[in-house]
Amino acid sequence: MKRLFNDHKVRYVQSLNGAWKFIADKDGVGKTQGWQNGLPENAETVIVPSVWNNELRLLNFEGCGWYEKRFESVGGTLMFEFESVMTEATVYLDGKEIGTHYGAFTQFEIIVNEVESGEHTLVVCADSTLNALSFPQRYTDWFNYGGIARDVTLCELGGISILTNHIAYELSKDLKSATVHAEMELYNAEGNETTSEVLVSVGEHIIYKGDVTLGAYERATIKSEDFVIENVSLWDTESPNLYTVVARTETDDLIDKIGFRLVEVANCNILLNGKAIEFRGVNRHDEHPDWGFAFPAKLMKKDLDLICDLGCNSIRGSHYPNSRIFMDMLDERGILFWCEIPMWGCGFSEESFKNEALMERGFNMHKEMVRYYYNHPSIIIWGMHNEIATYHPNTHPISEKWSKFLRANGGNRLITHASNHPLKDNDMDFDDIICINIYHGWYRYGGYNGNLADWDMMIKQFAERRIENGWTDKPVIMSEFGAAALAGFHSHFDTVRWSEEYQRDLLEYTLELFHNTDYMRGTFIWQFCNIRTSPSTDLNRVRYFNNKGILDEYRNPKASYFKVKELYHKYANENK
Ligand code: ADA
Repeated sequence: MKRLFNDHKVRYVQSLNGAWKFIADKDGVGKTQGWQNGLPENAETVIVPSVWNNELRLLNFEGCGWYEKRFESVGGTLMFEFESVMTEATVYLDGKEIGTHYGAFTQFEIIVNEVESGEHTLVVCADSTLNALSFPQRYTDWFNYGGIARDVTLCELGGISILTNHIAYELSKDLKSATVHAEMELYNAEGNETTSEVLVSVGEHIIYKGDVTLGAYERATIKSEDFVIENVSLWDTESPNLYTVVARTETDDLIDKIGFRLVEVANCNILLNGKAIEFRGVNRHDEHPDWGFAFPAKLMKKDLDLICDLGCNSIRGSHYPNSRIFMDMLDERGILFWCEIPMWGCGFSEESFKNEALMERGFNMHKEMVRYYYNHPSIIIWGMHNEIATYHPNTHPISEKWSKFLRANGGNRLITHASNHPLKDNDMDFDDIICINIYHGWYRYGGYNGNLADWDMMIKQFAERRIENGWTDKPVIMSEFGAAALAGFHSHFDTVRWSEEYQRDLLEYTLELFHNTDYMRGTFIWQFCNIRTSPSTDLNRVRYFNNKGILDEYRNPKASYFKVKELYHKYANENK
């Protein structure tokens, strides 16, 4: 179930989810043993989507997992859509390599022409290895799961087919009308020149109708003329009005949803459709100990019910793009989302930013993020990276290039990066909003003692820095802060770390402080729930979990949950 609605009514699609053959290639022999042609008899049956690190024997296995699926098709031009393979995928059809892809959290598709009708064998080698060229790098604070973590779909294409359809728009000053155009990536799935009528509608409006001719197996991007839609119903957190977008050719279709909204910053405010908003957010990993990153839609709904119960209006998708169906749920509920790539800073050395192959991978991840997520109205922030060494000159060209790309191609969104050294960060000029990750009261930093009182000093120091740098129009967000608590551990003394009371009191103190700081416009608590981390890094997380969740990993509330709920509801009422 890739989307919350049918994204095709014409195209023939076959879900390849379900039973696959699987073998963990612990000795790295798969290729030489010819597993690309089909897996050996001793392969077991697993259910896809899934990750293998929930299997008892494979809890800590990092490396190649081989998957095999047999399917039948009428043949012709086939497109295989993978929503998430962790992390490097090599795909074979009937023993022949048909494509590779790097990056765990964005969709990719592989098109194969002139496939014969009948039964076929699809083999995927999923390599979860972290190394010098990986995103994230080896040192990271989440568990490096391996597997085919999201849906696999087979599409039988014919004639002119639609790969993507971005609807770009500009709202009039009074926000009453929208000037829209479509930008479509089309593909001719035939071995000869083909012409087709192409039609795009937004709600009841046909915004484009024209003929397109493409050569054999040609790919092209076409952009429609501007079309004005009057009296648009805006999308916002109270009334998340959505419009259905249908793109049609004579043989194919692609259905999506959009919402019209304007997000801007002015005078240190974040404006949604002209109205100032304050983020009441949580950082959330799309992770559960029993499912890993193959997070079931049913649990997404439960997480969102909890997040709404808390009084949140926003989520930071730390630290990677979440699944399309989760974005659909946010679009429907009017929850704002911050979408970023898995560039988890501390793991990246200062020299790594000079590594062109590595940085190209990151850039490509941004391109893919924009390609697949462009239409979702809930995404109002693109995050370039998290806690990288932005105090060092090596990151400057990266932030410059990526922010330019996102600004030019990413639709109406705010650009940012999360900084854990706000007083010496050199890349904040590229941001629309300044985002700070600091854990006073939990970690010790140079010049600070690790006490709650450190906050006052930091807030004063940053107030001066924003004036010195001319950033006074840029709103500041606390994008991470918090403390760990072991669920069920209580103390009479409010100074006892790891207790539920310490976490609750720290969050109460910090939320109130940030809410009352004149230049701050919101908070993303670290974090929604505990997450599994890796035993192989030297983070030494207790139980190998990051325990800073305000819920435990099974979504049971800690004491802080109720405090956050009280405060976020209070702030929501003040903002009405
Ligand atoms: C960082 C990081 C998070 C998490 C957090 C923590 O700010 O961005 O992913 O690791 O620290 O818990 O220390």
